[in-house]
Amino acid sequence: MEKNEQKKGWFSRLKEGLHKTNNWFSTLFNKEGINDDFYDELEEAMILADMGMETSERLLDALRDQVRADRLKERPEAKQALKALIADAVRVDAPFAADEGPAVILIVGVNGVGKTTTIGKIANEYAQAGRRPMIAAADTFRAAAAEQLGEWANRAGVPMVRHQEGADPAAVVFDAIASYRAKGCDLLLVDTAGRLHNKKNLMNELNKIRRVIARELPDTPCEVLLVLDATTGQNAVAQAEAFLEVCELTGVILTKLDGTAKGGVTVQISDTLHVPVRFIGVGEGIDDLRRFDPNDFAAALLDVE
Ligand SMILES: Nc1nc2c(ncn2[C@@H]2O[C@H](COP(=O)(O)OP(=O)(O)O)[C@@H](O)[C@H]2O)c(=O)[nH]1
Ligand SMILES: [Mg+2]
Repeated sequence: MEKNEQKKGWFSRLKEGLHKTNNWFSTLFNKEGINDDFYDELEEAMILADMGMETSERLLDALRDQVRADRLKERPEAKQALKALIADAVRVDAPFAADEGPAVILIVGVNGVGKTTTIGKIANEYAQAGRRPMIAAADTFRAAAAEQLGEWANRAGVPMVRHQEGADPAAVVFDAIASYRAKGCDLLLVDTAGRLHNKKNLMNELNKIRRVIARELPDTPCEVLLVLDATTGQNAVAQAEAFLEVCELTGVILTKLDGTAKGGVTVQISDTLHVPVRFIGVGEGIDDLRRFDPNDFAAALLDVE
């Protein structure tokens, strides 16, 4: 009962957040008849929602096939069919290491996408669940970054290791691991500076961090999660492609899905990059982080139950 209510609360919140995106779809699916106009309008709505050309066309083709095969006549039926197709497109079945036992989560992404905020939220979620997170402030590019992360660590009641501005990020991770061991922690969250304009430096920096983790915690799996700001639409897709060139990603986190008209970019990223979406950010508060659920997301995107 309580779980259902929680779920309902979160679902309506997501729907609310995606309101600007699902508006296109609501209007369209309320009209009559499945004809060429319908497909044209649907394609336009998908592009407007930032699902991208390739993903939109692939989904439309699949929908056409299904409408034909199942002899669907009404738009609400087509909407349900599209919902299932979208859920399939964003579903990647792979266990999340942090939920299986001790793990490292390395957070990457360009400046301003929400990395630091998301680390605070993740630390809080796991601490609330009885886990023992430790935070490494390995974005040493700006002093303000560690200050901000420190505030999140306090809020979540989680320890953090930081160095001076300009320090070697890999050295921060090294010290954080020593402290992680000493304190008996079981989840290491690493914040990084994402200066994508200097790919070579970024690659070296991330590789060095990875080497320290592999050497010091050889038996602990490492998730590398790319944080993307959903409000930037196609820019987020370009960032994802660029990061895939400099490091191995095991997943993505889409932030700022509250109140964006570009929520469809989530579908495009998952569909074209084949990496699982692990979390979504739906606000600036510590509780505004959600596990990504393909069915719920597809339903919220199209505004169906
Ligand atoms: N509305 C909204 N704002 C967010 C979300 N996540 C982060 N932000 C805001 O985005 C801004 C940049 O976040 P920050 O964590 O500093 O990004 P970083 O530079 O990648 O570490 C801050 O103002 C955050 O409050 C989210 O899910 N929704
Ligand atoms: Mg930051």
